[in-house]
Amino acid sequence: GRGDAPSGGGSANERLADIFEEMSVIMNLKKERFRSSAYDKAAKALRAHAAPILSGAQAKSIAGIGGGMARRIDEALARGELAELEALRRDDDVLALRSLRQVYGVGPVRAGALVAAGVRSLGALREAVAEGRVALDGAQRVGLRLAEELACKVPRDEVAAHEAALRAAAEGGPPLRLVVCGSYRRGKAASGDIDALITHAHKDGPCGDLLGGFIRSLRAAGYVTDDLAFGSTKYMGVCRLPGEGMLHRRLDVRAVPRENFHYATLYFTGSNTLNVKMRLRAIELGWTLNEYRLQKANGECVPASSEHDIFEALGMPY
Ligand code: DCP
Ligand code: MG
Ligand code: MN
Repeated sequence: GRGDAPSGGGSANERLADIFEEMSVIMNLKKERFRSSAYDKAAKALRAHAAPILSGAQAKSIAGIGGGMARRIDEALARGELAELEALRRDDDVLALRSLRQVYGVGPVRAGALVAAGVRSLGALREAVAEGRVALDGAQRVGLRLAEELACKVPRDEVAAHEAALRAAAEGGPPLRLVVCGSYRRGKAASGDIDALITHAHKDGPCGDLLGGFIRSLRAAGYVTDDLAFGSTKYMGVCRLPGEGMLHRRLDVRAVPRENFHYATLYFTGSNTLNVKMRLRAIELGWTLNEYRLQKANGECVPASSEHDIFEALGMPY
């Protein structure tokens, strides 16, 4: 199977990695790019390390772990926590940045500027927009209106209901093949959004208006409620299942030519880390892998009639 099971040195290293990952996210919020990436590297290295880490000194032998990280590892091993992380979790600026970053389309730079201007919460941002002090684009306005709902995870059985709704809306249009990818396809109990991939069921070649037509029927069914970004192959929007108490959810839909379908499925299922790993494996072979194809050094493309074929071509276990 293709779960996200950790492959490294067990739960002790995982705990250290979680701490560094949280530091990385916070440093990213604070626009500390270099620190953020250093913590991220350390977290990934710890997760991938087979033997349990028992001291900072031992960890220094791992690539990506330097003296500063080794000191933090000693503290985390001794206390189960980092004092600087505990302080950052309570830091007013970090809390403000966190709530503003919940808004779709508000990135680190914009959130930083808002906080600097004294806009420190969703409520304050709504007020500032209403009073004309802050201007948002259409997608950001949707994101702000629905911020609290969109921050909620989608339980697995609800994603299954979305899959059924998507299939039902496809009836009556051109015959299409649809698979819900992302964290749902990786077996996660809850997902951040719904990621659907579509292609023509019976013909190769460009998708034409396949995506446009599909989204129009989803809108006509009342399922798609708002658009965030709309291209010819990629759609981002908001949807909601009928029924009492259902929340608005983020919906991503991609359309690809049938000959690229399995490559797109692989990419859109992720995880992100697996995608990076597989692309690096391809590079080792002098090939290139992307969401459309696997291409050899001589330009020849490797056809895939399943996701499994791609793993096999790269010599990796499925
Ligand atoms: N993806 C990627 N690189 C990115 C963004 C996405 O490789 N920068 C791929 C891998 C992801 C998939 O697309 O698994 C779907 O993207 P999501 O952001 O929806 O991530 P997930 O579905 O994996 O997680 P979540 O439950 O948070 O939606
Ligand atoms: Mg997803
Ligand atoms: Mn997505």
